[in-house]
Amino acid sequence: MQAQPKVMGIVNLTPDSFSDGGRFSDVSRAVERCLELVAHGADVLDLGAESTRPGAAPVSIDEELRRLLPVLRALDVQGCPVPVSVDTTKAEVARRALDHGASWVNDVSALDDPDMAPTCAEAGCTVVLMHRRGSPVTMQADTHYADLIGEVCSFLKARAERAIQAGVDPGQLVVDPGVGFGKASEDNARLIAAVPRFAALGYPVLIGASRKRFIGDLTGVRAADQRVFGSVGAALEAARRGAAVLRVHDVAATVQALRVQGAILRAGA
Ligand code: HH2
Repeated sequence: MQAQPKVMGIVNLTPDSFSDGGRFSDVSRAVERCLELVAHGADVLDLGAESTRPGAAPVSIDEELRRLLPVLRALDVQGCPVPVSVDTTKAEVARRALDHGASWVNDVSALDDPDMAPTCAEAGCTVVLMHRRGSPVTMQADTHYADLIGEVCSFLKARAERAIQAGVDPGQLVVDPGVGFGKASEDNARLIAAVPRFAALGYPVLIGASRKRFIGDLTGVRAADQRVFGSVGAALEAARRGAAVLRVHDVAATVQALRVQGAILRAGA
């Protein structure tokens, strides 16, 4: 029987994230939120300083570091008990974050920055490679795929090979089909249903469905922060299909649901 997935708790240090923008842009509130998510059972924290939502404006390296480094420093002082991931597409931001104690890089562009793979190889960090089409500005312009799952698998395989060629340990790679990134609403459920196909690539699979718009489309819940129940449903189904990491805003609800699911699965084994 497969292990219970790791829960990655999201902390957005941004003014404009789609569901929690502006809530944790102050350093002490961000650190408080990190420690709260750890207390709720997060296995890893994902700190993001640039929104990836459709239409989000790009942020400079300096601005991303200005948002990120004080929080990493404060977490270091507090002795954060779980690994910290940095959600960035910029090698320079990743490098500085890794120097400040981060040990995962979550790259939604899957190594578009040519310096990202060597930076991660040198640090020996965990690397999340996510599929997306285009940039946040363009990604919802064309969401048609002739073979959605096949195309996402080929992309992730190619980017994993790129990482390995640059010296990243294959055992440090995690792949992610990119729920909501350049996908038609109804295709997001297909991505979650296809977790076993992505897992067959040989790397742990991360699913980030939390509070996303397709959950609003399926349930009629317009406010992103009210999509907790739908998000937990998505997380459980991803877990049942073998996802190894669940990236979520609502850690307490997800951990509670996973514990019950795990007990039932073990009881029936
Ligand atoms: N989704 C978001 C951001 N980063 N990283 C991975 N690996 N997978 C995802 O699905 C993913 C991600 C978007 O969610 P959020 O961070 O809440 O919003 P924003 O990008 O607006 O800050």
